Amino acid sequence: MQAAIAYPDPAGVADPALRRVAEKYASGERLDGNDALAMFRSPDLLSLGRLADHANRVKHGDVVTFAANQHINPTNVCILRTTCAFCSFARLPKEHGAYHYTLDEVWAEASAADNGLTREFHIVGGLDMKAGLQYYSDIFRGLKQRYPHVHIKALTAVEIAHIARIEKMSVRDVLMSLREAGLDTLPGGGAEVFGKAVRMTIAEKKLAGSDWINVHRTAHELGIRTNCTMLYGHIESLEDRVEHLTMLRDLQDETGGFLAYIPLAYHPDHNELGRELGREGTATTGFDDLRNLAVGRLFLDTIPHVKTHWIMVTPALSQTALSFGVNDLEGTVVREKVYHEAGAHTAQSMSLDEILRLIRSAGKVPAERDSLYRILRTFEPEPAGVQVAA
Ligand code: V47
Repeated sequence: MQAAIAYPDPAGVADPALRRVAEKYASGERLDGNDALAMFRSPDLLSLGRLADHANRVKHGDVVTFAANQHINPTNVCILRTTCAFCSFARLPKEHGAYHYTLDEVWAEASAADNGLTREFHIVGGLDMKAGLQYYSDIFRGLKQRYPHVHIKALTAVEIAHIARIEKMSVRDVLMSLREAGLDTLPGGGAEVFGKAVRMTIAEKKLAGSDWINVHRTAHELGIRTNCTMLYGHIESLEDRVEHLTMLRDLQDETGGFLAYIPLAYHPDHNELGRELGREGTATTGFDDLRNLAVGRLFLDTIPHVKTHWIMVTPALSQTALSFGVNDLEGTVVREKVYHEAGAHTAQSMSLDEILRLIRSAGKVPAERDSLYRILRTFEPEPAGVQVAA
């Protein structure tokens, strides 16, 4: 496939710093941290997009995947409520709006999967002292009993470390025990920005960046695949972003265990950080959203998939991102809470028809995948020249 796709001509890149990156890319040399910085600094978004699109096409051709998934958040109670300044979802145990699902409430929420279409439960919550090993083991076992074919992607590294702490167990033992109960993969949340200074400001008490990496390393050693993320668009510098991405890339080089990278756009509503920065109502810009996805594709060259989260950046921007290095669209979701608490105005779910419409009208070939990115079914692309009506 690679031979058929011509490299973008570096001579056509107006920004000299980005032109050097393009030359390096075209020579097949691996991009380094300085190149990542040049990409983040460049105003030449279209040239960056062409490079990222090339890197994406070499790996995935015209195919864009999505998963029929459902997000379930069993609890929003979180001991980090007062110290994670960017989060709008968490509540203290007695605070207004706090909830902790009983098992029956989990089954009720999961019953959307009775439609037979759902293939993945994406389950994350807060650091709730009442949500330990037993609670999540019961949830996973019960879900697997009811929906044996549904993959369970659950618990961020931060939640895994929390369970290990409250149960006085090692991270490895927690992961093994949860896998026994039905856990299949880990989502990429909780990473935020690894740099110490930023983390001290936005998530003072959260698991340190190096510990987040260690939880994922342990999962990979056990054969549990995981995703990775970066929360951008708050107080981090471009150097912080590059440091973060370098730590992700180093682990991937070591283990190969990451499936996908998902940059997460910071939403400033209803959280302390947004108020402090005076940023309420001002989400990240489309320019920076596309740039983060494109840099992810080019710099994280050994992570196979780059996913756009339409809930955070809007379906329209996610569709545009399909020409900026992205090969995967966050799926049907069903009922999203974390970003809607933080001011996201997007819908809480997306129908299969809408996903197909977005992918097709971007000139791509839609394909439903499972959680390990194996293609389940491929859909017809849009016939050439035909525009889909709104
Ligand atoms: O870790 C919290 C982020 C993450 C806000 O692995 C916020 O497939 C923006 O990781 N503004 C959880 N972001 C979600 C997550 C995720 C999402 C989709 C797919 C996958 C996957 C993982 O949400 C948290 C944090 O980084 N978050 N608050 C906020 N105000």
